[in-house]
Amino acid sequence: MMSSPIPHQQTIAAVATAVAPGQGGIAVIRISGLQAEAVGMAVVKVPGQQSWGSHRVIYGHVMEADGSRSIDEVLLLLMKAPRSFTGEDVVEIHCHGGLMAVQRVLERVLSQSGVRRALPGEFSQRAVLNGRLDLTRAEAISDLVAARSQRAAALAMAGVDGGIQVRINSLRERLLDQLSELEARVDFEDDLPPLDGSVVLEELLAVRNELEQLVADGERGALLQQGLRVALVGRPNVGKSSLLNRLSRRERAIVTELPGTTRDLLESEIVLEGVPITLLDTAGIRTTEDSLEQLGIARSHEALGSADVVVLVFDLMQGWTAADAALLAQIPDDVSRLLVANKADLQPAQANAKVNAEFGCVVDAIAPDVILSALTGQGEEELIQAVLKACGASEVQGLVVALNQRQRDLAALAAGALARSQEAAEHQLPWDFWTIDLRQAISSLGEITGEEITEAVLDRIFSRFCIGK
Ligand SMILES: Nc1nc2c(ncn2[C@@H]2O[C@H](COP(=O)(O)OP(=O)(O)OP(=O)(O)O)[C@@H](O)[C@H]2O)c(=O)[nH]1
Ligand SMILES: [Mg+2]
Repeated sequence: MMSSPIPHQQTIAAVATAVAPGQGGIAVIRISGLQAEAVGMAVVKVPGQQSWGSHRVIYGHVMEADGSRSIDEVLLLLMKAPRSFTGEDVVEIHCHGGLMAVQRVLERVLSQSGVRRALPGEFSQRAVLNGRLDLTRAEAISDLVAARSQRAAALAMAGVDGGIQVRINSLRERLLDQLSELEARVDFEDDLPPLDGSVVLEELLAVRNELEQLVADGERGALLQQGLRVALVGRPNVGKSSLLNRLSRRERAIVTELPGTTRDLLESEIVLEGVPITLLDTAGIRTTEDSLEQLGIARSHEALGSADVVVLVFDLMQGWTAADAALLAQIPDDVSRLLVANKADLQPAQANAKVNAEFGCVVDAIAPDVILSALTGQGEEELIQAVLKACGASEVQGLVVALNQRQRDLAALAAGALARSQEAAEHQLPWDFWTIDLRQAISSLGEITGEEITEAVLDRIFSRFCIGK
């Protein structure tokens, strides 16, 4: 592993907890580096006979620089190297939450000589550089903190537990075994028993298959991380806002019997079976002279094009109309869509039947994907399942680990290199031709685990973390 370009002699400090006015009973300021202990001792005044030692909690006050008065009452925790998160001396000052006290305490810490503000992800980066944390574990911690649903958190936790590191390392080991076999033949062909190329190839392909599976799983896992945008679209008054309210379990949007009630895009964050979803309520689409409503409708059109899934709602009482068909035609081909017939409570006889075309209009009858009532909740469960299926999220059951984008790109690179080794085999090229691609695959996997990684790449990875991590 390379050493970081950031001089490690420097002691760094940052608030490690979320900072918001009026939020949080306590906040933690983290200090790491050679000066950490001295800084802690300098800013915290400790009363009485408390013994100062590693992994002990000490009670005290952070005082104004001139010692005139106390800024906050705190607990101080010293963790001497290497038994700390970063592997360096670490001091945590637990002070009161909110905004003011934390900022003042941090200022006092930063005013000490040899201390500077930590860069984003710098604590984690030091932990990785000091061998306290695997790279994939550090990335998984970041995902865990960012998780917006239980399922995303559980998946991130698998990475925190080392699931990714173990899987990738074992694949890399298998490739290294094959590489040493091949290299031995390149150097000492005559002294060794002959090598069966087909056996080597089989192993390379087996590893390639596993990598491709990991990439596919990771793409599905990304759904859990990022969530999906689901737009409710339709003509005015069909019940889009009523549906949004029902799915969000609160009166988020205004509902009236007047067409054209919703004038603007409205977002609601919901979690369906562990998958975070941003629901978009849109203005009902129609031709109107009202300029305000026109602006809203323009946004509806945008949502229709940018959503991951479009739920096209229509009114079962009125049947499938030419206007509905026109809206359906506007959904881009690559966007999944669901046709939802609402107000089923008004017309129970028609449930499950094909919806007839509006009388006198030249539109084909259509079969809705879901028939529901936003009023009574009938058909809601069916809709939820259909939405999850349309976004491909119903397949996230059973995911064990999920590579992030960086890791997926590298795994795909490795799989591609292994595919080329297959070509070398088919053309019966000499062994050293096989080793070129094999080395490339091994190095990509090493970049996932941090085994083979450059300073610049490491800096890039950690700069995406937030400050205090
Ligand atoms: N009976 C019945 N009425 C419904 C149902 N869903 C919505 N409504 C009624 O239909 C009317 C319009 O509902 P909204 O949810 O405001 O419709 P919308 O599609 O958001 O309308 P715009 O915002 O104008 O585009 C209201 O009076 C609702 O109470 C339903 O499932 N059954
Ligand atoms: Mg509405």
